Amino acid sequence: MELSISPLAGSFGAQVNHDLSRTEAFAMASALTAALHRFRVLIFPEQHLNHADLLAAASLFGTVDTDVDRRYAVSGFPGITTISNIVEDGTRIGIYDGDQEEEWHADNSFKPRLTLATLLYSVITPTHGGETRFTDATQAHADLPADLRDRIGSLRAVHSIQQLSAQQAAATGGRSSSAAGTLAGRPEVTHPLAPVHPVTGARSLLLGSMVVKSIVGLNQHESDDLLDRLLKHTTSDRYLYGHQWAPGDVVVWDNHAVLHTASPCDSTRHRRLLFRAAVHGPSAVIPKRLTTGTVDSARTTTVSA
Ligand SMILES: O=C(O)CCC(=O)C(=O)O
Ligand SMILES: [Fe+2]
Repeated sequence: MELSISPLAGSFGAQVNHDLSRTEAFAMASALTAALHRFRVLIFPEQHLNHADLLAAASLFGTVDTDVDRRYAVSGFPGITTISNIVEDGTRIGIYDGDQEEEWHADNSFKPRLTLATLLYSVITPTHGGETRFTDATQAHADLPADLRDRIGSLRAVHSIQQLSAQQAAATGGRSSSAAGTLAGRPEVTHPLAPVHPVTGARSLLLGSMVVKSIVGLNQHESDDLLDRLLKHTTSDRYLYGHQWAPGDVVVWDNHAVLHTASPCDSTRHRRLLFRAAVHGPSAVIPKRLTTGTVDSARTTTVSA
């Protein structure tokens, strides 16, 4: 079985015509992961997934991360969270950071171990706004002037969920999902500013418009200047892809290679509901070439990351 992949027009992203709920999808796990590493963002239209299917689809790309904000975790399906602007009985049903939300980030950069890949599955889609925007942080790094690439090659940045919470609250008039979330209260961590991808070896720019506090070893002024310059470069139009959701879309992104953000959506007019699953480690075993290999060779193929 071949994957049918149509690259998007820019430097990254591809549409894949593949039913993620079919059991044959498992035979394609290594091809799907290879496609993810090559294209960085994969779009699978017209999926019909229940929660178990979404977890199974996530596990094609690695080990599902169950350390999620418990307030919005889907009960009975560890690792799935709800993202939504919908209010039921006076309570938000999902993660929501205000109608004007824009926060460029890589998932879980406030933890020591970054998410490997995230999947979003769209169920209720606004007809206006509420895109998820991606930027090709890998190409953006490659396009930096050589002296700047050299300068940042060994720098590390401090990522802080406290700072993220404070900045989200300031941007949204008090609201921040992360502030009261069960992931809050973690100590800050450092990551390379231009990390090397664990599989492809390509560097990218690990930035965050709210979560990154400073660059280690620079004074705050130099640090702010450099972070602003890099973020402005990385989020310039030529690296952007905005995904306008249709119900049934699954979008998967390589969290070591791109940055993303939600975008404004008027919750008084448009309902938005997505389910999310993410993987934080390689699968212990990923079947490879099941069509040609023996069961044993298929079982012993591991993917390092
Ligand atoms: O709501 C969105 O468009 C993006 C949410 C997000 O950042 C995530 O699921 O990691
Ligand atoms: Fe995210």
